[in-house]
Amino acid sequence: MTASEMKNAILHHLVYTLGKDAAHAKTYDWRMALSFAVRDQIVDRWFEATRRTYAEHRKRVYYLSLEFLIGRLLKDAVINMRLEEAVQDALDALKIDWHELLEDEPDAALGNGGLGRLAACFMESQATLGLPAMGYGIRYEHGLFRQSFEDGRQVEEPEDWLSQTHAWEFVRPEVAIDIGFGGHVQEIGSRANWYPSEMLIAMAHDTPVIGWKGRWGNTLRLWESRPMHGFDLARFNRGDYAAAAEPEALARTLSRVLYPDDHTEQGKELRLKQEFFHTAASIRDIIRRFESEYDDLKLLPKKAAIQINDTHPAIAGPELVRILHDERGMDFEEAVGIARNTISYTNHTLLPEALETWGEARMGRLLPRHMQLIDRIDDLHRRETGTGHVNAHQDGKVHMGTLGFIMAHKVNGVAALHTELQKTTVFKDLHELHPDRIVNQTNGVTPRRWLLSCNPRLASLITEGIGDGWVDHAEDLEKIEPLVADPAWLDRYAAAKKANKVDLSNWIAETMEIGVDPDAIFDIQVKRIHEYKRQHLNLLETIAHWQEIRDNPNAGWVPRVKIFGGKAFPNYIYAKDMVRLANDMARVMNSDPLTSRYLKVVFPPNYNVSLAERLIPAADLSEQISTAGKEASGTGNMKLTLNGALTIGTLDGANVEIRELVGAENFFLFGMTAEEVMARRAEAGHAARAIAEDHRLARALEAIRSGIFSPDEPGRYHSITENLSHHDYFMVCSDFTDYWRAQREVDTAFTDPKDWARKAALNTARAGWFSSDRTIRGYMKDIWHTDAAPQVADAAE
Ligand code: 9GP
Repeated sequence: MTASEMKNAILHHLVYTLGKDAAHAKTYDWRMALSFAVRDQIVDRWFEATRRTYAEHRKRVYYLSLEFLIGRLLKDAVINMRLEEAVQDALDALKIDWHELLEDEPDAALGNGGLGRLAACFMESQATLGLPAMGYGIRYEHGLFRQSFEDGRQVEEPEDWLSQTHAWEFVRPEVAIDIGFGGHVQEIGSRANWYPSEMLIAMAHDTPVIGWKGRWGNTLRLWESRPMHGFDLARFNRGDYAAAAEPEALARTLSRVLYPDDHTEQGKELRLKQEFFHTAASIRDIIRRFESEYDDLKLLPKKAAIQINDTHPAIAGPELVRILHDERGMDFEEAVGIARNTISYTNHTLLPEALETWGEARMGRLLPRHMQLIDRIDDLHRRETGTGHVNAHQDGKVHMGTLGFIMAHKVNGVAALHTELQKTTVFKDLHELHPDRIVNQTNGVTPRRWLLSCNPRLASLITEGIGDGWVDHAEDLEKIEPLVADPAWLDRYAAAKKANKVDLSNWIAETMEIGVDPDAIFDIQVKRIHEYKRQHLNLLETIAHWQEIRDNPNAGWVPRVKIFGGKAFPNYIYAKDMVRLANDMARVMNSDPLTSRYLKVVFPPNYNVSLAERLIPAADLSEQISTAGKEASGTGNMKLTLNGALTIGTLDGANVEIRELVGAENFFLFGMTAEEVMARRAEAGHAARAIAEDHRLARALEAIRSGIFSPDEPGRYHSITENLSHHDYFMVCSDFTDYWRAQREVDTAFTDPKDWARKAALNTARAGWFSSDRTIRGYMKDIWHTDAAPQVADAAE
């Protein structure tokens, strides 16, 4: 598409889609007009991919996820369609600022963190590889809350990405699926009719997901909940306005808010309803599509692969069995076999409290038929395995992890260590019964968004050196290794990083009024705030470092900027205290005349995909410091490595594989292994001993206790200091000394800028394996047993 065609398309949409005269158009109008013009380019390719899938009777992959953290889509679409030049020139001709339009787009935060962002990366990779696939999720009206700080405290406000029209979606009122809850079951022999007492409708909204060079397009289908019976006019006419609107409001509640994945009682019922709503609508839609093409349901596993992302859609097993057995009359055992061969399950956490369970009373009330089927599935599983001790329905609860496992032909972990630990911890018994079921698929990230788009300086340096083949064969990044030996090239690599750091420094100055030195180490920890991720370990080390600088301000310290980003779940008080402590520390340290040249603390609010895209390219150091055995994989660690940040980290999650690939000499390792953590935890008084043995740690804890960071409320962080001193389940104290040592190694390494740049460039060169294209190929081979389709021709550049 030429620039002038693009310009005309933008103007056409401005006038005829948005009804705006160019003379009065605002940023929003221009952004929407541009988005529609780009979307038009995508649609033909998207249709073509769908046509081919039908014509060639391709197997489809269905990715069921309660979260899709897609972020902004405009730049992604422009880049993948190779339209940058046309757009840039068209906007220049119209005198419109491209960056202003990009910044205007809301960041769709339909997820809590890594799990949701992984789902978004997978969608993009599936499209890039030409794999016929569909993502199913919920169209939350309010995604993850917007975070701001008041006196350092986290304040949550509703996120409202849908307050403006969402440019990328197509509403499908004709795809409306009935969803029931509650009611009673009438058994007829082994089958049953379920008569729900409450009904609502799931309505589809489709967003095309276009792969690299526009060669393939898939669909992200998000469900919105709608009332079955609209507005109650009779009640309204009687003047009972609130009651007239009530059924509608209740029905819409299901897709109103993304549920933060913590584990409180409140909202449990709503959460279970959301899970069933999402799963039932998706399964019904999958069966409908299958039956439009084939008439033998026995073919289902050959033509459809259903991946359930964590336990949230684990009710998919019983729901599919219900449809096959109760509604289509298939024999129960056969129905279970077909469902199992169609479904596979990804487990994303070993934290036992995060493996969902539902009380049998609640489950029985909301999903009476499913409860019966779960018991029959358990019964069949007992007969198949000749054992009685592993049941999904046990101790008055339905264990969704167990249900997911029993109803899947493959269960995968998300990094090598995580997969091995699954076999010995959460799924030990099930693994013994089904030794071939657990497989590993180490996570990945899309290099289109996480290098090409977010870091144009580095991306063009790489492309200039080795061509652009790395964009869809990220392993090709290793071709830059010979360039790393060339000092002139390495200078350019370092210059790209420096320029990114200058940009970030300017942004920090403008938005947060904090001056930071772009020559300092940009030390970044961005992720959900959680004890197991140990932001407090980083904070304690920061305090100890600050104290040493104060002791001896002229000792030639290596300047650091500690950057934090992340949200604490609203009910997780301890995590919120960590956020506040970081902000309190920032206030004190950033204004300390003795130290502020050498140490700054920066915590930009509202960490989201867009902020990640801004921070990651500017990082020198990637903090991956979780307690070993607790982080399933991590994906931020991969993005940072790809962008040339060196990791300081434990042997946890995918850190293990990152270290193997980039080389131990290019990674700052510290801390106990997962085994050592378990052994140490069994020792009484481990925290007190660690504190007694490390005067820096003792002094840092004392500083918090003394109220130096919270003079108006000295006891503010009592719960943190007490917990760390006496309990310390996550081994912050026991790992502190080694973390301190590793941080000082970082300082030393940074004083040799050439060698640092070499290490950073080698991180980039060796990170190609962490492309989500590789991960998706792994799922295709080991789990989905499917091929890519021959693709549509490349979008011309
Ligand atoms: O905590 C894991 C994180 O380590 C992983 O990278 C991500 C994607 O696999 O999933 C996270 N898990 C959850 O958010 C909840 O299970």
